[in-house]
Amino acid sequence: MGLISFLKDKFSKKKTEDIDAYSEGMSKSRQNFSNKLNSLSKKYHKVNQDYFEELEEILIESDVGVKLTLKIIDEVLEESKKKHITDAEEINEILINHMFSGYMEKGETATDVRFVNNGPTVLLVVGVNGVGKTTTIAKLANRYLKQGKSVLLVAGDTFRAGATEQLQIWADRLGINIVKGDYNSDPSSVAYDGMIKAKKDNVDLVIVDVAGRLQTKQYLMDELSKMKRVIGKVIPEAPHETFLIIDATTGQNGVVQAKAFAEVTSLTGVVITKMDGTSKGGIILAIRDELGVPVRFIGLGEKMEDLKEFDLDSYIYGLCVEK
Ligand SMILES: Nc1nc2c(ncn2[C@@H]2O[C@H](COP(=O)(O)OP(=O)(O)OP(=O)(O)O)[C@@H](O)[C@H]2O)c(=O)[nH]1
Ligand SMILES: [Mg+2]
Repeated sequence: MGLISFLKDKFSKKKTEDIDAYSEGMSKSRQNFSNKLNSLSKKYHKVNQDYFEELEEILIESDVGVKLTLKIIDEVLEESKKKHITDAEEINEILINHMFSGYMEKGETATDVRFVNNGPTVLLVVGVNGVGKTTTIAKLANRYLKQGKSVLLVAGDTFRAGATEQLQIWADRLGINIVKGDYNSDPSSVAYDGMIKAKKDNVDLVIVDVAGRLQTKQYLMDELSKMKRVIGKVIPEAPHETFLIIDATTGQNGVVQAKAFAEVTSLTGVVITKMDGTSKGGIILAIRDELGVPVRFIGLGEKMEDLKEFDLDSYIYGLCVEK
């Protein structure tokens, strides 16, 4: 059974709330990708060179990225030749298999925050302005509060006017504490205060909002390593997780950001926001290919519940299967 039939079968037997959210949130991407793929297989009954060129275009237009697209097309060509497959629909199935296995082969696939056994788990959230950092922090806090965990927020972005206030609003709404500093104060000192409070209150999860200014790489690198050092002094081994937030609607620019951040600090995960706002859902595969870091969560809308654990099956289903 092909992957698509397998996924259809899987989700028809066990319809989860999440699969509906993926289907709904990824409808723009699906219209772009799946419809094009279907019309391509109708246009070419038997495949030829032109077919593969058009297939390549579809992948690139979906933001899979040039490098990964060429790799996948090569793999599909090779497999189809070896198995003497010329039927376009079958080729499309092979393509989707390779998109799936390309992700799997790139390393670990953790999603949920990995909590430590003793003391607070510290999660650093980085990303450039406007990508959805604060919203994602609020969504994550909400998720773990619902699971009965205690959560503390730390407003480490002291540079952007209003950043602290924005986080404060979410802390109030969620009914949780926030540690903050003055405008333009040293973010590391706010992080330090945050860790002291987290330890004193013995909270389960501390989420630190970090400003992501990419103007100078060296500056960002120094800031992040200083912050990590300060955090580790109070809570050994911390930060345990560093998530990079990427806005899916920024396309290949998001991939550039991801590479830049990966160069200056070690990331344990990526969160892709605004998947509902893009028709180019392939960006997930491109970022995974470039960084090898697992996509931990994806944002499929603006509501609190619209942050979902990343699930490759649901993603492929959302991208390829019309409801
Ligand atoms: N549709 C949609 N909108 C989102 C998602 N995540 C965040 N947003 C919206 O994106 C906008 C920016 O989000 P913020 O959380 O303020 O982004 P930020 O990175 O904290 O921005 P700065 O603090 O200004 O750097 C808000 O209007 C959010 O509602 C998502 O998954 N889907
Ligand atoms: Mg913010």
